[in-house]
Amino acid sequence: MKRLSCMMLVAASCSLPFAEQRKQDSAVTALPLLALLGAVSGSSVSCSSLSASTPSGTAAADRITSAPGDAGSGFFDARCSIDGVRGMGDNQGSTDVFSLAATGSSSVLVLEWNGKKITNGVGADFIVFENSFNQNGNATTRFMEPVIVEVSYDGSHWCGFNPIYSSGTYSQNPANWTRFAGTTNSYFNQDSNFMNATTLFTSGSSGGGGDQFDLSNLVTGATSGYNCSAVASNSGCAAGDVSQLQGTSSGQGVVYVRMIAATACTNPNAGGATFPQDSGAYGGGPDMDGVIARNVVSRP
Ligand SMILES: [Ca+2]
Ligand SMILES: [Ca+2]
Ligand SMILES: [Ca+2]
Repeated sequence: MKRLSCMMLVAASCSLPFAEQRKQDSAVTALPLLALLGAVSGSSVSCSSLSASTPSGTAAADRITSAPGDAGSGFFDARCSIDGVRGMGDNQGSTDVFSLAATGSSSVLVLEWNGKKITNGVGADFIVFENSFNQNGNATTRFMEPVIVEVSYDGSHWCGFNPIYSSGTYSQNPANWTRFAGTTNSYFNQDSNFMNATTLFTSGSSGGGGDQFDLSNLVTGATSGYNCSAVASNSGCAAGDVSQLQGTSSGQGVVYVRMIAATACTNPNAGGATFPQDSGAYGGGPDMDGVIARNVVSRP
């Protein structure tokens, strides 16, 4: 989450990242802002009253496996991560989100698909939607809260995609953050910008946005998900695990998707420091809107 400076609030060129503003101001002006929130999102404030709608051939993660930071209400209601995706485009963050902590056990969220699993099809297999947005309309000064994404077939063995950040001090340019979630703006909105599966999985601003992950790109070893063992169990990722995750037989494929605030994890390219954070985040963590997959099939 992020607080806005007064300068940003009065700047005519600044599109209001509403969720972030509301977080800062909620203690003072909760009722008017809640009313406005409903108007902005076109939906109820309570995520428990919403349900996901996705294009034919896709499915949203609809079961919370683990959410230690779930407080059951507001931006700390984990149900906001399975109630559908409501992206707000380039200049505004979705408010339909579950906010993770930047560090510690509450920086972790694990989701799954009831009775289903993801298999490895052609191209990207699932999309993680956070609520990044451009500042002052500039795509290279984006407010991001990067997320390390890992997958598992058994809830014990986790494999990731080798996220890389090597720019030292914090960079607001998403080009410096590769294979993280939370770095690409969200365009798909099930209420106001619905689209078919092909469009949803199209890269760029004509598609659904969010950060796409292809199971073909899973990597083994220490760089797989950077072993955030301080905040989540991690037994590493062996070649056999990748084969399990990419397979289509019974017991194979992806059952769980785990998202961890990068700020909770050690960056191996930074001498033991954690991945850096935008100063505008004021200690908050990523805001998870939802995860949508294709190639979803039944599992036992
Ligand atoms: Ca694939
Ligand atoms: Ca965010
Ligand atoms: Ca949501």
